[in-house]
Amino acid sequence: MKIKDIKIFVSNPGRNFVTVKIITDNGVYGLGDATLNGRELAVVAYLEEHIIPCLIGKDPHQIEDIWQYLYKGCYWRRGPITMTAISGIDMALWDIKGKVANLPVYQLLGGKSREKIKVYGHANGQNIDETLDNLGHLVDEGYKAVRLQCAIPGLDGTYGTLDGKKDYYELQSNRPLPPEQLWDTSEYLNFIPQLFQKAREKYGMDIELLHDVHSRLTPIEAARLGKTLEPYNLLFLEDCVTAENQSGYQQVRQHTTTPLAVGEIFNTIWDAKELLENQWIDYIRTAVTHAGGITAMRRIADFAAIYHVRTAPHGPPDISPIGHAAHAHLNSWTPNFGIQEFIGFGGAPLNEVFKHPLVFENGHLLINDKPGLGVDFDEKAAKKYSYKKSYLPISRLRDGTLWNW
Ligand code: GCO
Ligand code: MG
Repeated sequence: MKIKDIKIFVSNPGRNFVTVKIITDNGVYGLGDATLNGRELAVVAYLEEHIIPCLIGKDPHQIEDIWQYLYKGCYWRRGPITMTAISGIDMALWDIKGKVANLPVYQLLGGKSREKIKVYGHANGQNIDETLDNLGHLVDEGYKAVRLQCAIPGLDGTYGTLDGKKDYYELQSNRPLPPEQLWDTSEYLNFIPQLFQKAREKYGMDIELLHDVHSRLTPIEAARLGKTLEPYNLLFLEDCVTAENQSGYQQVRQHTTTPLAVGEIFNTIWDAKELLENQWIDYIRTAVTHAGGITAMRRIADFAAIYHVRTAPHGPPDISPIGHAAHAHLNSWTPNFGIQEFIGFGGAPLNEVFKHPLVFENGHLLINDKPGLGVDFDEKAAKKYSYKKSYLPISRLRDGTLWNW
């Protein structure tokens, strides 16, 4: 069997997605997700200029060799563009292997460790009452775990709150430059505990609650937040500090028993090495789309298991249904799976372009037994929704200093 052609599709059925399609000489094809939010076309150029010409004629069953060829063989290891491109190719190869074997990908990984995949949704709001109302709606829909993000009074457009926009955090509308938001750490630190206190007063201790700091704090500030939130029993506190310097998490860890999660922007197992082997975190949030595909996620999960760390893959709307399906296969297998972030699949255009095998039921995702990843992609429909340049926002402190968004 040989790779005959590889096509890349860029579409915007609600937001931008980069889809990889590997076509083989016996007619079987595989699909992968290579979406890197805000930098989509850089990945497309990498795939088209530097990867596709090297893969034509190769045996698609050689997933491991192709992974090593693209990772070690380019000399310039790691990085979000390279690793997103590798991820898209890797997913499509696993899809092909599953289709040829007539087995869903989770079977190729070793079979199911669980029947259903626990997920957490997002409740956001402009104030505490609105956030808690939205939490109530998710509880009614069956969610057992919910991330709470709330606008900080006086700050214009805090992370995670929609602020009247229908497009998640960023407008999908050829906006020329990144939108800017204000940030103030002490106002945030004073406000967030009230949100969780009120959530527990209203909904009790049974619902699992989470919060994403989006790397806005220093280690000692994060330590203080973790400590203050202890009475509210979070499932985890996400991205409390940036992780280029992994030992920042050691400092947080020394001060709080609030479980810690990080990893959505990691590209490889190396980004998590010290965090895992020192047991500074509880959940590793690498994504199949950005950390090297199924081949790499499997290794990260196994490495994490040695250190009692569970997986909680990043599952935002800027990962396509192909990436979400790949997560579902991984999560079905991963013995040390924790929870999957999942906020549902947008509107009609998205479901018109991607036909996926996932069903949300009572706080969990269920996956069917279709061979491969189980997703189909409607190329004709995708053509109707063309790419729109869109940037994630940036943050500035009140004095104008650029901060982490
Ligand atoms: C999350 C994330 C996202 C990211 C987004 C960036 O926990 O889901 O932080 O919302 O901000 O995916 O592209
Ligand atoms: Mg996050």
